[in-house]
Amino acid sequence: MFEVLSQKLGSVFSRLSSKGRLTEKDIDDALREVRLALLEADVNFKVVKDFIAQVRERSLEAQVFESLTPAQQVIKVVNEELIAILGGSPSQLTQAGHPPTMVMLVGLQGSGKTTTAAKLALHLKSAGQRPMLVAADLRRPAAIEQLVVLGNQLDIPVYREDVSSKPVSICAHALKKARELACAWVIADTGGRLHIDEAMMEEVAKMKRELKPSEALLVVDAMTGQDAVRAAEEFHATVGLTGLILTKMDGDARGGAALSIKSVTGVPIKFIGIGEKADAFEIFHPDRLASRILGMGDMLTLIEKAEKTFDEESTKKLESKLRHGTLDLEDFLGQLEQMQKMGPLTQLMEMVPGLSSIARRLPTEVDDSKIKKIEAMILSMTPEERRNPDILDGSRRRRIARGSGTTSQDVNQLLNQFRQTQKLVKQMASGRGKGLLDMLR
Ligand SMILES: Nc1nc2c(ncn2[C@@H]2O[C@H](COP(=O)(O)OP(=O)(O)OP(=O)(O)O)[C@@H](O)[C@H]2O)c(=O)[nH]1
Ligand SMILES: [Mg+2]
Repeated sequence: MFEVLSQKLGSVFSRLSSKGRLTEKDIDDALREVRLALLEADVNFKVVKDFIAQVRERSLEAQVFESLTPAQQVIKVVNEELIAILGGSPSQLTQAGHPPTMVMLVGLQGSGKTTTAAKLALHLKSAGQRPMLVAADLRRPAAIEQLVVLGNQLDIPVYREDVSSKPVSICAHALKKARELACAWVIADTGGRLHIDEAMMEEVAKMKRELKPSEALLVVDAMTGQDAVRAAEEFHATVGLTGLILTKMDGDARGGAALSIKSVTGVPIKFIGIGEKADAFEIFHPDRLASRILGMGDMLTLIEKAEKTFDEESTKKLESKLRHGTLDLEDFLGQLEQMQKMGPLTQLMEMVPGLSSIARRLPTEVDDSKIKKIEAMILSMTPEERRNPDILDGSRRRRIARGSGTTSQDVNQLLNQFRQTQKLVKQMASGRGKGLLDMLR
C-alpha cells in the first residue's frame, strides 16, 4: 500500500528541492501534483481539498526555521499535515474503571473481525495482560469454531455458548466468567453482514446500548477504499464508535481509506492489521505512516534535527532572559507552546517503556486543559500587556477573562503565578540563586 503515492510525492519533492528559492507559483505547481497524487490514491476529495489549502497557507507563511531550505519547509509542512489527517498522535484503548474492560468488534462480513479479535487478544497478552475472547457471532456454528480454534492456538480463553443464545446475554455471561478467571479484557467478536442492513445495525446498536463497552471498534478492510469510509460513517452514526481498526494494510490498495477515514468520521484509527498471522498487528502511529508515505526518513530526521537546534536557540535566549531577570508573559507563552508541541505528557510517557503503566493511572488531560486556559488568557492580552503585566488593572483583567472564556479569578491566579516565577527569576539573576539555575540546567 502507498507505493505509488509515495513515488509520486517523492518526485514532486525532489523537483522542488532542486530549486533554491520557491515562488508562490512553484509551491502551487507542486501542490497541484500532490493533489492529483492524493486523488489518484483514492483519498476523499474533501480531505484532499482541506489538506492542500492547509499546506499552501502554511508553506507561504514566513519562514520560521532559518536552518531549513524552502523545499524542506514545504516537506515539513506536508509531513505535519499528513500526520494531522491521520489523527495526530497514537490513540490508546480506554480501560474500564473496574476491570474487565469490554471491547466490542463490529464490521462488515469478511472485514477481519474474528482474525482481529484474536490479534488484539494476543497483543494484550504480549503486554502482560489477561484477555478473554467471546464468540458473539451466532449466525453459524463455524463462526464460533473459528474463534475457538484461534484462541486455542494462542492459549487464550474463549467464552462460548450455543447458537441459540443471544449476543447480549453471552457477553454478560462472559463478563462474569472473566471476573472469575481474573481476565482484565473481554473481546467480543460479533457477526457481520455483506452489506449494512437494519438487522445487523440493530443487533450491534443493542449490544452497545446494553453492554456499554469501553470500546466499540469498527474493523474495516482498507482494501475497499472509499466504501470502507462510507461504512465507517454509517456505523458511527448508528452505533457510536470509539475507534477503528484497519485490516489488510499489507495489501496493494492505493491507501485512500487509511488517509481519509479519520478526517471524514472523526473516529481515530487505533490499530492496523498487516497480514493474516496473529502477530501481524500494530498500534497505529500516524507519524510513522506519514513518513512512510513521504518515503524520506532521512530527510525527516534532518528536518527534526534542524528544528531541535531552533528549539535550543530559543532555550538559550530564554536562559539569558532568566539570567538578566527580564522574563515576561511572551516568554511564558513561548514555553507553553513548546510543551504542547511535544504532546500531552501522559502520551509521551506511554511511549517510554516502563512508564506506560504509570501514565495510565495518571489523570489525563488535566494538565493540558490548564495549559490551554493559560494560553487563552495570554493570547487575549495585547503585546504591551504581555511585556508589562503591571498595567493590568481591574477592567483589563475583566476584558481578558471575557476574551479567553475564563474568570477574573483565573486571570488573577495566572498573574500571581507569573509574579512568583518572576520573583524567583530575579533572585536567581541577582546571584543568590545561581546554584539553583545551574541545577535546573
Ligand atoms: N492479508 C491480510 N488478511 C487479513 C487481515 N485480517 C484478516 N485477514 C483475512 O481476511 C479474511 C477474513 O477474516 P475474518 O477474520 O474471518 O473476517 P470476519 O470479519 O470475522 O468475517 P465474518 O465473520 O464472515 O463476518 C481471512 O482470510 C483473514 O485471514 C490482514 O490484516 N491482512
Ligand atoms: Mg468472523
